[in-house]
Amino acid sequence: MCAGEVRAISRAITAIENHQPEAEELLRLLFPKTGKAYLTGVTGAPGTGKSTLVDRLAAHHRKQGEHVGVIAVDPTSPYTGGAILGDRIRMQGHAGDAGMFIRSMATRGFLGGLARATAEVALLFDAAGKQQVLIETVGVGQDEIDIVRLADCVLVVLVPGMGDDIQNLKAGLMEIGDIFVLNKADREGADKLEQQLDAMLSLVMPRDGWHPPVIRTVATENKGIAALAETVAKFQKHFEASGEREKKHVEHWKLRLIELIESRLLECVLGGVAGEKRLAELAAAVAARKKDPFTAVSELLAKSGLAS
Ligand SMILES: Nc1nc2c(ncn2[C@@H]2O[C@H](COP(=O)(O)OP(=O)(O)OP(=O)(O)O)[C@@H](O)[C@H]2O)c(=O)[nH]1
Ligand SMILES: [Mg+2]
Repeated sequence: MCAGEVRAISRAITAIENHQPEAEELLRLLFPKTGKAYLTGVTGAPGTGKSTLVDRLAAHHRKQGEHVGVIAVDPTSPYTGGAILGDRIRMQGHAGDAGMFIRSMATRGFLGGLARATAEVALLFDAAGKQQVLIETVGVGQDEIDIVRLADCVLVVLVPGMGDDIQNLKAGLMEIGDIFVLNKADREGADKLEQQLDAMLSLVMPRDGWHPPVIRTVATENKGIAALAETVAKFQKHFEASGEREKKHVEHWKLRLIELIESRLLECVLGGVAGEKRLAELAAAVAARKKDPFTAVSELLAKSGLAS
């Protein structure tokens, strides 16, 4: 793993995805070797060009001699049915490059385990010597937002013609963006969108002295990619220079620990795949007023020995 061996990384990711017990043991052993990778989350509405951007950013980092790990989170969202195949095709250009590892994470269907799995794969990449880890998710739901929040730097991708204005932009997305990428800047309406974005961002309080900038890109033509990478590096430096870095890392691990606790507790209380069925049955009983939710939860906790 630490030598960045592709087959070893693949097997470890599979172990994580399948909740194999050795995955946790492996992560525990590897953890002291982590903390060097920089995690960039890329999110935005479906079809805004996230995969194309990630692909170009990855190529940019490779050119600088950095090793790259990419995690493309396959959303459950029906919007993006075609995305998986598309991603594979677009990223094929890197096949055979041992300094680059791309993995699609499928939603394994059970109780918010995806954010945890994504974070764990990022740790694996870190231990395997990937200096840059890029995570793509569609910013449509809270799950996806939770995933990118694990990143050190969050890029929110917007495109012209998203509607008459950006009012329909999810407020949550606006809050998590460290850098706003105005992709498809070759399209009509780019100027107008930039003006609207600037106006909106001028109202946002700078976080720790950082004003989220807007970077124009045409991902398909590799335009603006270097500037975007530079801005990410600038953001990284900003936080390293200010005393905020430690604070941010503690915040980061607070979130991750909460997630880990949640996922462990859910697993403990509901158990593996059968748990989903049990949850559905309980929910049906509560909906039909056959049981109240408090008693239902107390019973569940008692059964798993977490409460009397
Ligand atoms: N004109 C133009 N088209 C672009 C640009 N960037 C990406 N595209 C095109 O937009 C389409 C969607 O690109 P993707 O990279 O798959 O977008 P995505 O956000 O990853 O899509 P999902 O994963 O399905 O949400 C593709 O046909 C790209 O070729 C750009 O800068 N300009
Ligand atoms: Mg995509």
